Amino acid sequence: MRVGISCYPTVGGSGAVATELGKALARRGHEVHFIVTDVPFRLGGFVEHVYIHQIEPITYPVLKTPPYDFALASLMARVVDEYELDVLHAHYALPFAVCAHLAREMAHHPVRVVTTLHGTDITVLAQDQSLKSIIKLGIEQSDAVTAVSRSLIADTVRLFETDKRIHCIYNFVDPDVFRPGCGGDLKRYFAPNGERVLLHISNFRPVKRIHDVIAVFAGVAKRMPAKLLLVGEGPDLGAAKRQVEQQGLSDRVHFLGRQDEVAPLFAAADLFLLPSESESFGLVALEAMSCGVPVVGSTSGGIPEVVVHGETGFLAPVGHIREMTGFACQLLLDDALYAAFSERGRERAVREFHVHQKVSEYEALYREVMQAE
Ligand code: GMT
Repeated sequence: MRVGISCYPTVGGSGAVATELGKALARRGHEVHFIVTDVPFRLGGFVEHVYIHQIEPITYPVLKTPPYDFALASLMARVVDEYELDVLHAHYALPFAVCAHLAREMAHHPVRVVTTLHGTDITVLAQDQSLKSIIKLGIEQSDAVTAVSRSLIADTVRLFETDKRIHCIYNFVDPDVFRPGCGGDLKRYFAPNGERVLLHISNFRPVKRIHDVIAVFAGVAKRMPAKLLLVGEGPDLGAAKRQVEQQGLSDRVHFLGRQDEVAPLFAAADLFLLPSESESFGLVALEAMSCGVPVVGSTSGGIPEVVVHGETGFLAPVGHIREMTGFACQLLLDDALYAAFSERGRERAVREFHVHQKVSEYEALYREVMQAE
């Protein structure tokens, strides 16, 4: 098949999923065309059968706001015609599904549009009345729509009042990359005296509740020697640094900034914290489990579809810091319980969310839309 993929190329779960999907499809012999504003961060080096098409900078001075979305739609149409693409796969309804819809109208070669909903386009942008109708158009004009969790399907149907069929294709992980022990000696570097290592990775947006991450860690650090690794950057980074200082935790919290290769960091951790207020899936929770690291987090959105409460982690309602702290301590102080959670998390990641399985599900969906009248 010849597949075009558009996604946000910057650090984030949706870009990671779209890029890993493209790489996996290319490894299976499909021709994959990334149609993007920038080279996706997870692409790494040259990959056979992968082509990159970047939109050119728009500098025309009369235009106050450069029409990037229209440029992207035109580029998609050009690539569809030149390479005779079978499918355009948009990761996010806005702008990519809408651009793909326009591209299909412009192109001469027949192409199918598949859209994957990742979360923020639904849970955040749907609140904006000026965008709601265009997101709905992107969803309803797609030949097929997928969402990364059942919870996100329910949110989409409720918020957009749509009867469009939405397939659930969960996010995935490569268990050969995200595997226990892939961190080498990194754990000793962060915790030279055998401290417990807690980890959080995100884009530090308010929905991630970094304040809760630090509060849970502060509670754990009162009961045992512990370190906290905070990976990523975003609007709440400054507030997080201030909170760490005010609570006298500076010597125990490492801010590691943006990191492109996170597997070794997961493998260096004992526990992953994800207390989000809104989370359609929580790819980081899956990556932690794949490395044998249990998760303590919130019951928000799709997290309970990834982390099984009482088996691969513990979940509490959003903002229940004391409960989360208790769960974290329970896991970290009971070696047998910890080993069982770690093993079951790894098993679940491999069995339910393996990259091979999910790429096959996308391939089957592409075939289905290509055969449809
Ligand atoms: O979490 C974010 O703010 C980033 C966002 C993205 O665009 O990568 O993540 C969303 O998509 C990921 C991949 O499907 C999911 O794992 C995240 O749960 C989802 N984030 C939210 O729903 C807040």
